[in-house]
Amino acid sequence: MTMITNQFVNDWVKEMAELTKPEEIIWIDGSEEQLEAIKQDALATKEMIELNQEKLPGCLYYRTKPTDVARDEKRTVICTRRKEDAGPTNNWVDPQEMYDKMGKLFDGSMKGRKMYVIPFSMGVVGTEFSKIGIEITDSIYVVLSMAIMTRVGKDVIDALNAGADFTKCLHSKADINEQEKYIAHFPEDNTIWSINSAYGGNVLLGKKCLALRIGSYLGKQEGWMAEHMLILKVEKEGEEPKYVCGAFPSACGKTNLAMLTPPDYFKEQGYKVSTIGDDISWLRIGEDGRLYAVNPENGFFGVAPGTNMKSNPNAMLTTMKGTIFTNVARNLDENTVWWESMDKNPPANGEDWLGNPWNGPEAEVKGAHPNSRFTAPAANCPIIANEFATGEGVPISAIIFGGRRAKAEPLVYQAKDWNHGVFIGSAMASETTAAANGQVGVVRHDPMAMLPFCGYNMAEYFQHWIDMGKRMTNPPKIFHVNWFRTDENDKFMWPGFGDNLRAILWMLDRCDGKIGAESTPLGLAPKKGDLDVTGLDLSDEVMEKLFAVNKADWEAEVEGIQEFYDKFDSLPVELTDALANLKSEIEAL
Ligand code: OXD
Ligand code: MN
Repeated sequence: MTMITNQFVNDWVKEMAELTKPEEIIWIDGSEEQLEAIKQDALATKEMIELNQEKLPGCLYYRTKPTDVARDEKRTVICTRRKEDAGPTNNWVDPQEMYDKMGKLFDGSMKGRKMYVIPFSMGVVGTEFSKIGIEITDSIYVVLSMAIMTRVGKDVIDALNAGADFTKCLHSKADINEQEKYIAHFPEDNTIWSINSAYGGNVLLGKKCLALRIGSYLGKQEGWMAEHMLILKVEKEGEEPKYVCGAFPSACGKTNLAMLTPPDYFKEQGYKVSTIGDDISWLRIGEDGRLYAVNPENGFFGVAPGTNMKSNPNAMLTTMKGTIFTNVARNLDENTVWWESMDKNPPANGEDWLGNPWNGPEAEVKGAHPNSRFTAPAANCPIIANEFATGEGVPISAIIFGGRRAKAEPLVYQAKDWNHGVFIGSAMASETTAAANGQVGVVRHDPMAMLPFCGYNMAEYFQHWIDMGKRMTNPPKIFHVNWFRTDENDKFMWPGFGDNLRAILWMLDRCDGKIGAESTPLGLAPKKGDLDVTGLDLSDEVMEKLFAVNKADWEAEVEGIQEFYDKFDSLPVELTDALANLKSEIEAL
């Protein structure tokens, strides 16, 4: 039995239990026996389904309500005493008003249910990066998912008993009433309250809520950064490993890039890629003036559709054991799972994500929801880097910003310096995806891929980026990429996936000062021949189109950036100057 001796923790749990009124309180110690017993509960109530234990050992299937399948940005709020501290890009509610409103919803919300108390750490306990949270929930899905996605166990409890500060996270699925769904953050109280959802992004409170929204706020106070970034390790035999971070909006290929398989041509030259993280980076400045990153998570909450043995074999292999699949289709003959483009054999005797009978080969509707997910332990990943487990920061050579853009944005270019890179990040735009409720495919500004995840005023966030740059003697170089540019027939021009390594190697050569670059209105582009496209069937004409900077497109871009900037009362002068500069460069084209 877990003993929490930290009185502050016990008082808070008692207070939350008095509010939510569960029939029983269970402390999660992370032991296998305890998680197994809880899983059996979920199977008995059919909250979850056990999949084929020979083919998918330890794997479970879970379905959310059809109205609860993605993050809900409209119902996600930042509650600071002053509205301007949340800024123009966040939904703001006064903290007391929100506590009162949600307090009424939480009142008795766990009646007749068990309350689980999950002490967890983001980051490896004992490292300077680690932040402790405690999530209270009435959902077994949350308990089992948190046990995959975060570090749960005795060392977290020991840290709490030694007096560690913690983020207070309260979740209740209540009755999943979407009219009363709220995901509320109280950065000034280090508190998160989420009610009436069971979708991972809204309820696994260590992830988006703590590691990004509260994390970014803490990072601003404490002089570090919480970012929506993957971390990739690139090695060439006989050379020092290099580390790269990449910020891309949700469902734009971070997991695929983080787990990429080098094309044979590069493997033969001794290149190797390993994964450190696929979604979140916490970054601190080291004594040597470089920027160091960790992945604070312990698992992957990846988008299933589109993942297959060609696009991402490492992700496929990661999900073969100990994984929870949510809202994918089921193969009833084999008791396994299926999703669009997993393979060419959709099950004829299947069930779609809604639980309806589904005949894959003849089906007119999708089997899996476009935002269906796998929740898989990072340790399963065949190419997980050893630095992942130690939780020590890795020195970052390059930061990549990227979006999903059919037009305008070239394949790759480099920022002229750190502040110009901050401008490029602040001006980023991308097509919306199924990861959040709302229309898909609409271009919107999503600075640093943090629009839905920044826990405070984004103008101050940009300033924080600029200030971090000033504190580094050897900052990472900053780049922008677009894997998604299409031709006049709406076909992608760049092969993507493993071939994205080609752009990364160009970046690393730039970081090492091995090659020059060409000045363009946007920044520094590869000189002809420097981006190695050996073995790709790309004509000169396509290469030109991939890198073209079109005047009319960029006049519209500049206008769009200006419109976005106009939302803010004031922005760092470094950014407004960079925009003015871009505008005159485009005019001169
Ligand atoms: C995610 C997201 O789940 O960004 O990572 O929505
Ligand atoms: Mn994400």
